[in-house]
Amino acid sequence: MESIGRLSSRVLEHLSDPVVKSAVKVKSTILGEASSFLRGKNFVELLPTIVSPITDPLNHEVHTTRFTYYDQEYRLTQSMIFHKQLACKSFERIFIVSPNVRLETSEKALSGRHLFEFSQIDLEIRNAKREQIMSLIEDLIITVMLSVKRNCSEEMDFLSSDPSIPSKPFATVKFMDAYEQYGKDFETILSASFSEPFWLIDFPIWEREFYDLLSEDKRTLKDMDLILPHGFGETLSGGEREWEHQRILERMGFKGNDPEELSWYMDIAEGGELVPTAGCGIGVERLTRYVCSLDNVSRTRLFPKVPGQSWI
Ligand code: ASN
Repeated sequence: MESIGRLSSRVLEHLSDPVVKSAVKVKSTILGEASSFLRGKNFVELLPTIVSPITDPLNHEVHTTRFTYYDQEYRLTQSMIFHKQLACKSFERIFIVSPNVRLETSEKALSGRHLFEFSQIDLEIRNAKREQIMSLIEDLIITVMLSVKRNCSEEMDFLSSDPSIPSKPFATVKFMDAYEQYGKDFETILSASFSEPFWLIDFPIWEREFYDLLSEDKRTLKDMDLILPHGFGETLSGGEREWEHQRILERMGFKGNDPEELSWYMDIAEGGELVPTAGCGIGVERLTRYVCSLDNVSRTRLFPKVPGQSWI
């Protein structure tokens, strides 16, 4: 157990680290530019949902964030996916800078890419197709990177970071093609060999959560990840969504999800009230880490939550 004194001096050291301060400044520019880009495209910004009886079940094991309050069980938000789908009943286009708490297991601390509290620029559009989201995100990434070059030259010089501005359209790789060519570590291999961000699309049904739309081939999903080059790895996942009750039930059955855990969301689906949408979430810390050429996402936050470590 770390003593209070050691922890507080570590906090103070982190707060005055010039690398951290530069990265946080760049992140602030990324967030500001992304928000005005989306507002300029008629997106309505929502405030984040932090607690709810329902949240994303995720596709991997994390410790639980359940607590009870006046007989109602709540979870901390792991992603706002279901709230995004529902918000598209009110507005055609929405976005949120959404804090997510995912209590990852401690070995994730070594990845350089995980925090147990992080943020997504999370967006969703009613009646949209995957390709529309991909094109929008390509423009957003290019706009944001140009803005960082223009507005953060001092910080970028200090960090010796000069990522090239990608050109549109980004390359697209199909999940199974990559898997067959490079084996199970294909994402790491491809991320290290590319020099610009690229899309990984058409994940097989077992690789992702139940809410990504199953294609007509019944094997792959209408989804995508954005993979950063030079080994920085994944920074975005998204896709078109399931919105019909029976299909959702079948997909939950396939993944072993319990419909009871999503009670009122399932009631709304059963009433035929969900609308078709597509969207995605950009990992803010991962994007900032790439733009700033940093070894670890913990340097993109003043108060980083490193899996398995006591922090502030
Ligand atoms: N935000 C992601 C999406 O829109 C979901 C996630 O983070 N698990 O698909």
